[in-house]
Amino acid sequence: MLRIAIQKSGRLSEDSLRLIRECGIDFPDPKNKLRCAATNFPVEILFLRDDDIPGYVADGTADVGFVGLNVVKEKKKKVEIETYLGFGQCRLSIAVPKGMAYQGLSDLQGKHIATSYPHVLADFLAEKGVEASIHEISGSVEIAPSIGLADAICDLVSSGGTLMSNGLVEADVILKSEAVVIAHPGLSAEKRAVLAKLQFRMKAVHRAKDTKYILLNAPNDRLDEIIRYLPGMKSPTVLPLALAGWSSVHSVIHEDQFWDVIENLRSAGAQGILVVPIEKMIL
Ligand code: PRT
Ligand code: ZN
Repeated sequence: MLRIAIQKSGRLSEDSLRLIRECGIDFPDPKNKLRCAATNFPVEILFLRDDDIPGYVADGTADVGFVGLNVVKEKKKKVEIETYLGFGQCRLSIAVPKGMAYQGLSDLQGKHIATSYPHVLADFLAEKGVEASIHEISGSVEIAPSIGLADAICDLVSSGGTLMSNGLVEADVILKSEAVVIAHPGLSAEKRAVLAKLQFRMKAVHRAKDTKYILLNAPNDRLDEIIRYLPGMKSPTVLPLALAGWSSVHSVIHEDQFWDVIENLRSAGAQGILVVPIEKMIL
């Protein structure tokens, strides 16, 4: 049984549960539970505060954890980072009041900086040779400058809305973060094998999200050009249509190239383009 710790309630909870379910792992509704066992996979899920997850994984109470990279870096526990999960993206940044004439990190010399990430911030400042005093506070960091508690802050940012509404501007990004899978360094061979299975499934889910299945009709005299835009997994499938002179082309395309590919296909004469989501993708 592999014990996986995920955040009980917070920004990473829903995406973590969804990913586990998309990997085909069924478990009872976890509402108000602290742990639950999957019914069709050797996994038990523990629901914890995100701050506690690295510690529990380091001491082996949990084998694996889903948690923000920012928390892993701050807690400095002995865990291995296994996989980047592609959700919970944010950055840990230094922000200063809008009116401050900030030109670079040296302007923070001798200043007071409020943060919930004292270790990451201290390491960053030491590396940059800046001496500032760090005030650790556990929440509402963004109000610290306006109440006279600090000259600047270091906090998580995603849209930037919170900084803006508190009269702050982002000055330097010190860490780019997303949810990651961490593991206990001494996992048994059996647990490693279960984790490897889980990672294989997560990869298939992840790949499918980045990719779409595309079907279109192509005039035969433009097939070569159309196929050039659709490399597919090996190469596209081409089937004759009942209508003479036309073929149906099937392939996969990457989400990030989607609109460019569609525009090229249309100008190459493709018609009846259908794009459908892929649920899982095994290479
Ligand atoms: O109760 P528990 O301790 O488990 O949860 P928590 O309150 O400590 O954490 P939670 O649920 O707020 O965040 C969990 C994780 O989500 C963080 O550790 C990050 O890895 C990730 N994450 C992603 C974020 C954000 N985006 C984020 N925007 N965590 C916090 N924020 C906060 C930030 O602190 C600031 O107050 O959102 C505000 C800024 O957001 P914008 O959009 O206005 O810039
Ligand atoms: Zn927390």
